[in-house]
Amino acid sequence: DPRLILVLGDQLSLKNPALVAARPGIDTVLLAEVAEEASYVRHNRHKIVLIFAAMRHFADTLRDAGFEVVYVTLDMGVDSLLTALANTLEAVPVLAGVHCCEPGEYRLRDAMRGWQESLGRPVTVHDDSRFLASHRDFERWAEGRKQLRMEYFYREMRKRYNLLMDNDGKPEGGQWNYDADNRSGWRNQAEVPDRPSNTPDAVTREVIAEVSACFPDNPGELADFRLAVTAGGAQAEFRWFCDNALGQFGTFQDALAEESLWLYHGLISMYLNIGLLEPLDVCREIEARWRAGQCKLSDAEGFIRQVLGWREYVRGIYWLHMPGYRDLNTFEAERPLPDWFWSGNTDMRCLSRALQQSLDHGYAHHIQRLMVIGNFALLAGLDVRGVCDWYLAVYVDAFEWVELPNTLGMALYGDGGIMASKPYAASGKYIQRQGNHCASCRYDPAKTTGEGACPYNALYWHFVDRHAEELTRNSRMGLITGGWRKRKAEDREAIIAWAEQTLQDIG
Ligand code: DLZ
Ligand code: SF4
Repeated sequence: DPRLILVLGDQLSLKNPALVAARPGIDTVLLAEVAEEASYVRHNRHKIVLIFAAMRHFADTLRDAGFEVVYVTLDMGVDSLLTALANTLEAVPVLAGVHCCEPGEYRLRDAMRGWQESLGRPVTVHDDSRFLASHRDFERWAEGRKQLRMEYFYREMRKRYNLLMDNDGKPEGGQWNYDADNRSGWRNQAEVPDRPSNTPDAVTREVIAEVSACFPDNPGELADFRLAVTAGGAQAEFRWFCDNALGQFGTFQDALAEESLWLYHGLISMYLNIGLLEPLDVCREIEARWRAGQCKLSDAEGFIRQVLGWREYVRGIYWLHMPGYRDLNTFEAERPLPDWFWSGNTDMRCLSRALQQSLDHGYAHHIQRLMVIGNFALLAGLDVRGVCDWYLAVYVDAFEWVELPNTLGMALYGDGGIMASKPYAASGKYIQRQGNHCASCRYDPAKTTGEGACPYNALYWHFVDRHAEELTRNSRMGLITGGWRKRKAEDREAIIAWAEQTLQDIG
C-alpha cells in the first residue's frame, strides 16, 4: 500500500529511517511549514529561515530521487502537522498509512500518540537511527549507575565506534580526555581566519523575505544570514573548518574574544541537528585529519568529545528524564528575565556581546552560553523555565532534546545534579581569565562592591550565601561555602547588600 511519509524540519536526511524504508514512485513524502512548529517559542529568524530553506531544498532532493512530494508552505495557512497530514490524506485517498521518524522533542512525540485516532489510519513511528546511541543503548548504560557522568559514557562510545583508539584498545595518547589543554584564555594572540558566508540562492532569498514579513517581532538580523541550507553546503563548511580552524580549535575552545563571534569553533551543530551532516561522518573525518598530522590530538579529541560524547549524552538524559525533567527547579529560581535579554542592552560587556550575537546571529559558543549567559542566570536566580525557553528560541541549533539538559541541567543546575557534579557558578575572575571583554567593560572584575564593581562578583557570593545549605552537601563546593562562612560578618553583609542592590538594578 502506498504510504504517506512525514519528514519533519529537523530530519532532512536520506538516512531518515522513514525514508530508508520508502519506495520512490509509490510513496508520497510530506513536508509542512506550519504555524504550530514555527511559533511554540519566539524562534530566531535565522533558525526559521534555516529550517524552511533546508526543507525546500530537501524537497527537491526527494523529487530528484523519484518521490512524489507534497510541500506545504507557511503562506498556505495550515496550522499544524496533523492538519497537514489530514489534508494530504483527503487529497490523495490511496495513501494507506502514515510513517514518520521519531521526533526529537517529547512534546511532538506525545502529540503523535493521538494521531492514529484523529486520522483514522495507522501511524508508524520509526526509531530515530540518526544518533549514535539509541534510547535502549543509553538506558542500558544508565541502569544501576548512581551518577550518570558524561565522561564514562563517552569512553564507552569511543570504544564502541573505535574512534581515537590505538591497536591495543587504549585511547590514543594514553589519555581519554585532553580538556586540560583546551582552556586557553584569549588575549588576541592568534589570527582568526575569516569565515566564508553562503550567498543565499533564489529559494533561500524567497524564504528570507517571507520570514521577515511573517515574524516581525522575532530576534534575528536576516541581512546577515550566512548558513548553508543543503547537505552539500554544510559539507563544504565543515571542510572549511577542518582546513582552516581545526588546528586551533582545542586550544581556544573555552576562549572569550572581543575580536570574533566564532573564533575557531566548528559551527556545525545546526547542520547535525537538522540532518544535513551525519555525526559519525564528521567524527571519522576529524580523526583522519589528526592521523594525517593536520591538528593536535587535543583538537581532535576535544571535537569528538562534543559530538560523540556530549551530544549523545544530553539526548540520552533528555529521554531518560522527560517529561518530568522540564519542571525541575532545584534552586527555586523564579526571578523574571530582564527585558534586556531580548535586546542585549546591558553595560556588562561580556554579557552584552554574548546576548547580542545570540539574538542577531542565533549563535554563541559553549562558554558564552554556559559561563557568561547561563552563569549570570544561575547567579541572579532567573526563572528556569523562562531561561530555557529563551535558549530554545534564540539559537539556530536549539531543539529541546539538546537545549533543555544543557540549560536546565548544566547551566542552571536545575536538576539538582543529574548532569553536573556541581553548579557551574563563577565570578568575574573566570570571565576575565578566559578572554578580553573586561578590558572594554565599564566594570572592574577585581572589585566586588562599590561603584564599578563587576556584578558577577557580588552575585556569585549572593548565590553561595543563599544556597549555602545545599552547596555544603556537595563535596566539590564545601570549601567555597566554608571559606564564605569564615569571612567577617560585616564583609559578608556588605557584599550581600551590594548584590541585593545589583539584583534590583538588573530588573
Ligand atoms: C523548528 C521548526 C520550525 C521553526 N518550523 C517547522 C515547521 O514548520 N515544520 C516542521 O516540520 N518542523 C519545524 N521545525 C522543527 C520542529 O519543531 C521539530 O521537528 C520538532 O521540534 C521536533 O524536534
Ligand atoms: Fe563581564 Fe564583569 Fe568583565 Fe564586565 S568586568 S566584562 S561584567 S566579567
